[in-house]
Amino acid sequence: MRILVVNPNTTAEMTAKIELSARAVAGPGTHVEAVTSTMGPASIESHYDEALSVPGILAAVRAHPADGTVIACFGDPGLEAARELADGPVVGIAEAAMHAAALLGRGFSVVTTLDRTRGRAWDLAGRYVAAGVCRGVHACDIPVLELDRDPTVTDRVVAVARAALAADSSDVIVLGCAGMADLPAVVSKRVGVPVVDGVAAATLLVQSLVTLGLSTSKHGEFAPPPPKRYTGLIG
Ligand code: 2AL
Repeated sequence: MRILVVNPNTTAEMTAKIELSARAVAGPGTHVEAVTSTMGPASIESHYDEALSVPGILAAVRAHPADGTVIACFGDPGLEAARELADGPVVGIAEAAMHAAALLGRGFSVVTTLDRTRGRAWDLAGRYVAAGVCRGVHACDIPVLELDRDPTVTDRVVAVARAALAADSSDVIVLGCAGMADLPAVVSKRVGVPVVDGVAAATLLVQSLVTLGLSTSKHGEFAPPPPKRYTGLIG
């Protein structure tokens, strides 16, 4: 099967990291095609960035037909719209990570990038998991594109994760950015609890759904959008 993994930001170095995480878990019969969005922000760290990332995500979904699709940004931008466009199942990395974390303990804490992205993570937790399962969302104050450049990233994520486990009485950590996809093993080893990377979780969730022969219901809300005239770049 072919799984499309869309990096909703336009930074190719980050797509390479995302691709490694997806390929590391994909089964032998699964081809992972990781693509970088061709329009929008270099990183997604605000509601504005998130809104401007959506046309690029939808263009990638349209240009790269696949058996299933992963949206690899922790705000899950454009998830519902992509479900209307794609034939196969579409899973967001926050959605996958939070569902997986809920299977692994009584409550999880999210460790994310900037403080201003915490609200979106809380909103998504309210949508995806029962009340009380997401115990806290904590920022390590590292901008997305610094995750690759700052040599102190692992130590800072470990420190924030330890403090989050204590403050929230949680027992699982969710990494709140696709740019942290290289960190789950090392952070888990140092902190001593399961650490979930949404890129890997979403890839395997999509692979499972495709293997089960399951896809988005086209019965109602997620039917293809009604044909009409669109004006401008998105047309
Ligand atoms: C993200 C992410 O996963 N990709 C990106 O550009 N921004 N998430 C975040 N919390 O900063």
